[in-house]
Amino acid sequence: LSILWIAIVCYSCNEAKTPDVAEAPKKRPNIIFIMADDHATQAISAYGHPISDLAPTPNIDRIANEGAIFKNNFNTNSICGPSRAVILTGKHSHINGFRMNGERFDGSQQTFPKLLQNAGYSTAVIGKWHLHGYPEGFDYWNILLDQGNYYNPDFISLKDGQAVADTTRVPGYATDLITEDAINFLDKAKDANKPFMLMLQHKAPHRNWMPALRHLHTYDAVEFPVPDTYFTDHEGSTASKEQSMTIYTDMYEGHDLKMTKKKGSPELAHNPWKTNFDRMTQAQRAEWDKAYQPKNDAFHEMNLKGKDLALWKLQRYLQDYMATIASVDEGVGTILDYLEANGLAENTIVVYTTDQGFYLGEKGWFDKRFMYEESLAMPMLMKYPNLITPGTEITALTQNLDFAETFLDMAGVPIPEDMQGKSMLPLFTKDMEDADFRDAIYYHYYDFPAFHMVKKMYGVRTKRYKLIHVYDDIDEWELYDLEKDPSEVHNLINDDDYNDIAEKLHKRLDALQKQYKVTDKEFEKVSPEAIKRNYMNFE
Ligand code: SGN
Ligand code: CA
Repeated sequence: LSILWIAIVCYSCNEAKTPDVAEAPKKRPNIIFIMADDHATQAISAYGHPISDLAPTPNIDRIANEGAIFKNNFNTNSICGPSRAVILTGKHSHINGFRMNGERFDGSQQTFPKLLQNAGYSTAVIGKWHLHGYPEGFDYWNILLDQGNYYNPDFISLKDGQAVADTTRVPGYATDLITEDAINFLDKAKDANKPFMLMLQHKAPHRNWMPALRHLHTYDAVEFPVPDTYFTDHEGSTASKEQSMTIYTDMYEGHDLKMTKKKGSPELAHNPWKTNFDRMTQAQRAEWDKAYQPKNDAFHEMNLKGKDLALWKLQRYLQDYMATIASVDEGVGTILDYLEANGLAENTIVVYTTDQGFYLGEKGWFDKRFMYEESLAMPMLMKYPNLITPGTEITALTQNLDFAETFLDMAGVPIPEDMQGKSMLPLFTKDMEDADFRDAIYYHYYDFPAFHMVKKMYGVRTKRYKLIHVYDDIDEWELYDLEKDPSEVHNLINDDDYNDIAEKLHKRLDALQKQYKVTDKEFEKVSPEAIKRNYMNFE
């Protein structure tokens, strides 16, 4: 092999006539794509939000400090499976066929991991998959069963070419197990004679926000800021009024908030899906109860009602949510340290993102699905010392639709013409105006009726404005001026001062639908049987 290598180097020296080290063929980069589940930008300190000021993420921030932070990165359909399908294919949901959770991803279609694998990359996916079929295009995979559990989760993996569901639970905490398996993969991949692409996909911080035992007290003493809109009346938006993702009315007191029935007892309040807690070992459960029971007893003592109770619930939610992120952040640190210690940091692209944004009490909510900012925005941090200047800030409108194209481009693999996004590479290499990259993004959410009852909607967002059409069992338009109203509480659709803007946005929306090949079929009403099937699906 080394003789061959010398021959290739000498051949290129001859070609270039004057040998120049700087012009030697560049090694193709490795790619580590770290994706959390439901990690809001408000909860990453690199984004500088008051919540994350109190619960910083120093390791995730390292990626931004040593590389780039994307300030206007969005998804196309704010829900788990669909976002993952868009990332794999570089195509909108109506083209890749996976519109809502509960559908099945057609794994035979073109994806960026397959293209990288064909180009000689070693490919792997570890952690949450949630596309209901087995991964295709990966040399190694080890995925959580369905949504996965925080404690002692079940994994499915490929052994001797066969998918094997582990019948025994893997003991440990999901975030740590996923990080450990990623390190095992890197240990093997680093010595192989080919570049690698690893998708490291955490379950955390997905509902029901169960922290690791070492983080059961991490944020006990922290009082998180209450959003101005925590008690809003949702004036101007029927869809906002009719959702069921409000912290103080829709969270389950046992399952989500870990509240107990009464003082002095560890017995959980409303907890419809018992398995999350039942699968802990006795020792884990004892440590858990030892931490939560005094906090719950103190809560019962206070006898809170009404708004005070709603405010208490927000604190418990955020303390748990941020505590699950603490383990994710530690895992990111482990990966970055490993790359440095093994001489891989220079030539490895590291990405940190999540499948969609999330509500941390804004408008009173948890979950996502809406086209409003908290749910539409996706954190995106990327480091690649060979190319990206530390401290780069990207303000262009980018989307998860662009990830596949970007990775292919960075790996020097041609981007197929039928992919619908754009490589983000020119944003690093050229002095490009944001508007020359993209002036508007397209969004479409379909999963209704389903969990949280967020209605179907599609729309367009430019740097400053957003136009949304809520449809199916309703026909309502919403228009927001993000500069004047960043919280999106003033629907301007009937404001005459905005007529011209609304008209322009309508035109832009029509053009985007044409560009992305959206047909009338997308807006058809779903049959009652299909609705029932979807609604019964526990995702
Ligand atoms: C579960 C959650 C929902 C969540 C969906 C989809 N309930 O059903 O709150 O909206 O997943 O989330 S849970 O209490 O059972 O976890 S997604 O991220 O997978 O799309
Ligand atoms: Ca998700």
